Amino acid sequence: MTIVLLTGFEAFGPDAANPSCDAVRLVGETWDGPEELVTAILPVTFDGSASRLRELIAEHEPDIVIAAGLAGGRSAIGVERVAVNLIDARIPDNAGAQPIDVPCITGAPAAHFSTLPVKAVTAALVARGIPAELSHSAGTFVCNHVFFTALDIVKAPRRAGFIHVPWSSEHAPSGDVGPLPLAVIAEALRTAVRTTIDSDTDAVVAGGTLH
Ligand code: PCA
Repeated sequence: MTIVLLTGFEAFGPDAANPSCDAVRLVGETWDGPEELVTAILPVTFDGSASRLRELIAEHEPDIVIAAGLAGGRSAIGVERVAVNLIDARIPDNAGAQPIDVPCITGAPAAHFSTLPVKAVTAALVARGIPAELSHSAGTFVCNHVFFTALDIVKAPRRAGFIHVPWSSEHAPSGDVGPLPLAVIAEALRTAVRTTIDSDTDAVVAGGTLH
């Protein structure tokens, strides 16, 4: 039985909501298998998120780990390709910690690549009419930290990766440029899970950027 772990994040900074949390809950409530889907909401703290992720992976031994988080201000689902071993926090996390220029994991490589079929997932989203793009930076805050930590733990044949989502239309701050309805964000995460389960290899299509 394939086991998938799908995580979102609690709200952080000045915000009262996080669409990744709402969308992951929705996917969990509506999942009808046949694979086992475990969902969890991670704290937006450097220490707490990584230790909770480690616990979840040890407990459930998932074949696939997909973590999701909010990238406020983006207008498309961002299928993240690269996790860097760097924390440079522009704002404090929910525990008040604001590490600057320290590694996520001391002694680990400078970066890890997502082991999800990132191009196949992006193409599947676009084919469903969902705004989506391959992203080459998950930032240097808690999302990148969880992404890097997941890839440091989850080794082949198991797979792991990260998806950034825009604000939901339901909770977007005024002036936000690109919110998507929560149902569409949930559909994007469901599609990412299904495409990963169904794709042993990635699609060979250009996905790079010039700058
Ligand atoms: N987004 C933040 C942390 C939690 C979240 O949902 C980030 O992109 O790092």
